[in-house]
Amino acid sequence: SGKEKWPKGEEKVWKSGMRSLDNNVNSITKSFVNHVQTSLARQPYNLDDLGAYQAAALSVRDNLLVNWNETQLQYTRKAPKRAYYLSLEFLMGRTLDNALLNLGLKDEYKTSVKSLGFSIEDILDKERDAALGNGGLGRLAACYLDSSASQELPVWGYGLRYKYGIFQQLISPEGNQLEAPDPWLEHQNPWELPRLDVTYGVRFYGHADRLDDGSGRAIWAGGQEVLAVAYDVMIPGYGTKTTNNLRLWESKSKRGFDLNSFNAGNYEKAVESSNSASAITSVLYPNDHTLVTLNMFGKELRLKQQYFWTAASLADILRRFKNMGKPLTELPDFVAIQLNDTHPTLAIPELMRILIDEEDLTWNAAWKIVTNTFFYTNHTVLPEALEKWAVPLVEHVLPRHMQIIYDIVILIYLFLAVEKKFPGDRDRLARMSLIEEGQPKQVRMAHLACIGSRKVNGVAELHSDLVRTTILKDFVEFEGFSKFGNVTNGITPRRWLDQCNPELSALISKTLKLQKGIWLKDLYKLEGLLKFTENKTFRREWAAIKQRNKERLAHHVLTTLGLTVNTNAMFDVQIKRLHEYKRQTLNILGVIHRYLTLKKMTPAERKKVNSRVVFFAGKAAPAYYIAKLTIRLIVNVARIINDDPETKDYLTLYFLPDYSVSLAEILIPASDISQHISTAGTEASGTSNMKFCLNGGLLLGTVDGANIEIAEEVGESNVFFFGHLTPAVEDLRYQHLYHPIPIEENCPALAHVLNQVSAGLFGDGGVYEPLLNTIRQGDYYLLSDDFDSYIEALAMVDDAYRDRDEWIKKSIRTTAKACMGKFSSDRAINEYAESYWNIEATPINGNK
Ligand code: B1H
Repeated sequence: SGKEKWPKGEEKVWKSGMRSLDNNVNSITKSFVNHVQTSLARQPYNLDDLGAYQAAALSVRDNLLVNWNETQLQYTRKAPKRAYYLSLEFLMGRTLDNALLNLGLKDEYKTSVKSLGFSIEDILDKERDAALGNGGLGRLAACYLDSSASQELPVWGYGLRYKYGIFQQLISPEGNQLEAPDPWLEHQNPWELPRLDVTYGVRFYGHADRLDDGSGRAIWAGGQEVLAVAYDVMIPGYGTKTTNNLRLWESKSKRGFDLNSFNAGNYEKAVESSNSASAITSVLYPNDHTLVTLNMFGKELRLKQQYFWTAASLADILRRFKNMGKPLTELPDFVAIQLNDTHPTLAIPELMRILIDEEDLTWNAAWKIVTNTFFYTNHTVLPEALEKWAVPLVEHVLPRHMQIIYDIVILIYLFLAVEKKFPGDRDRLARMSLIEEGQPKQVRMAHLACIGSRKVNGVAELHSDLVRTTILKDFVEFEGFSKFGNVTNGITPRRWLDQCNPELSALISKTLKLQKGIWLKDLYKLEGLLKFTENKTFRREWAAIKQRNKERLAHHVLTTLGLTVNTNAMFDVQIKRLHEYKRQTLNILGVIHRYLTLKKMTPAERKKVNSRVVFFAGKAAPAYYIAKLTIRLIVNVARIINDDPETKDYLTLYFLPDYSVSLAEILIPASDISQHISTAGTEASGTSNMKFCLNGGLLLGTVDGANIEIAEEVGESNVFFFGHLTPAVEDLRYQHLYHPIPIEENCPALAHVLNQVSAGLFGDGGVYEPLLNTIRQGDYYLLSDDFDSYIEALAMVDDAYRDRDEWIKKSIRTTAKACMGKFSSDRAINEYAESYWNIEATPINGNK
């Protein structure tokens, strides 16, 4: 509205000084040069690409800030219901290119920096990834922020400002993964805005004393108090003025250093508390699904991270809400809080604590507010990834929260609802309890998240079914089916098509006769490509772009690893975190099988074989021994077969170190076929599968996660499926355990491969025994059951690839159909907005 009185001075004087957004090449150049002179204090004659990146980033940031300010002002004035996405991970990747795309200033900047003697590509390449996440879960959060802003939805993200992101992966000469720190903040970070005035105190330890006035309140005092400081990251929407906020918290000591120790000359002790405070946000936990490997110290720090972040975020959300002057009972009408997995579940007892102890609400009134405010997304059903916290640890670190959790147990489970609905069903009570019996007792975070939320969802149809029928089955029976839904994941087509594959994007615009501004916001439009499948020129252009993307990848491998890649071969890609359930081991054993087969052939027979280059990339959790052995095997197999003159024209293999968002942006557009081969029922969704399809890459996969829904869209003839289905998995595991068949009988082909590895074909076989034994004994992930059908599927891929023209048609169909809208994160975020959060688009008026 802007009708309010201008607070200070004269409006027109203010306005005359405001940054104009008439972004033309001249004004961009001016702003770039200004930043070189003043912000960077550098000279034109020695400005390098890094300096040019910084100047460009600062000048783009000015644009973002103007929009960001306007967006926040209008949100405050219009006071719509807002959603908050609480995620311990945001895997953002690089920002500059995305900001230019979303602001629509790419061409202008390109021209401007060119006139100053720089190339935009070189400048973009200087940016470090913001890698504050492990994998899919963190990248999903980043895609959802992009889509929220693009859909003009009032959504903020809340996370932690880790000083070190996911570790850098190095590969030793023996093939071992080594970890190095990721000091991503080493150079100044132009994309964040320190808000040193936005701070909250967060308490740990101390003691909680219940008041005996019958109010249920308690006083929590003593212990350690740490300060949370806000850093804001601007999130621009594509083609909108909306620029949302991602608020990341940094921890620091509340009181600086301890004066008593300092005065006594004990400087080390004086800064001890300051060090322990800043330790909380110092590093991202790199464990992915493998929580069990943490030691006691590691567990306590992780718990402190989780509480620090949820407490600061909630305090901030409540302060903003209270500024509206509404009673707390209306909180659910103005605030929806999305819990990205169970990591922020402490927000539930924390909001109870605030409402009861600080705001004087009754237990029932508080519970009603809480259970209408939170929403919980589950991202995995793997038992080892379900978070549990030891009761003594929670009691020690968060004594008041432990009391509240026990109150929930007693009030909800025993006296109120569960016991009433299922009288005397003690087994059910034990299964459903928030507390798991044992030494020590543990808090089950998924149960707490479920019971404290308005709605619960999984991330693909199959996964959501599994949530409802396995880990939360009792809760579905207790609370009703309608609380448990599905929102299939999505990806942003801006980064994962236009940015990473500009040539394909341009071809699509040209072919559809649509500006990309239209179809990048309505991906269903890609269906219009289908009719061009029969157009020869179009197919030729399509194939040429794929080829150039393969050459771009080959160039990257050459410049980073010094290795030459055969770009005439089929590119076969598996890129994801290393984990037994994702079965990279199946892939590498399949490669060995192919190698052994090639070795047995005559030269003439080999000539008929489809040439294949296999790419792997991915990190293993530092303490995940078996996953690290898989990397070692891949690297050593590569070493042997890439050097074998008899076979190397037909089969080569690369492990690309230090997988990242930026590396994915090079790998994905270059893929002919990619592998998504988890044991059925284990991969909740997967999101790279969607990215490959969008770039015309075909899938080889199991009937798992979002592969199923992708195949529903593209048609099964365009996806290569293999392996046992989810319902068979339990029985097969049971068989392996109680009626084991020797692997030589169950799968002779695989047994032969394993024996060759043991025999030392790829160096000291003994090294790999622990890895091979996971298959020989127990075979929990069913490699021996799926190996034969996997090899068959690979052969089908070869056959299909031989008919190159038909393959290109499949590739076009995959882009046109698989990603028609359904797998855009725009679709996904709109589902959350409508069916979960109940929030609406809030367009930001102004000059855009
Ligand atoms: C996913 C995780 C995860 N599921 C624990 N669960 C973590 C669990 O550090 N931790 O403690 C970190 C991450 N990540 C992934 O989420 C699923 O495996 C994918 O299938 C899914 O596509 C992705 C996004 O929903």
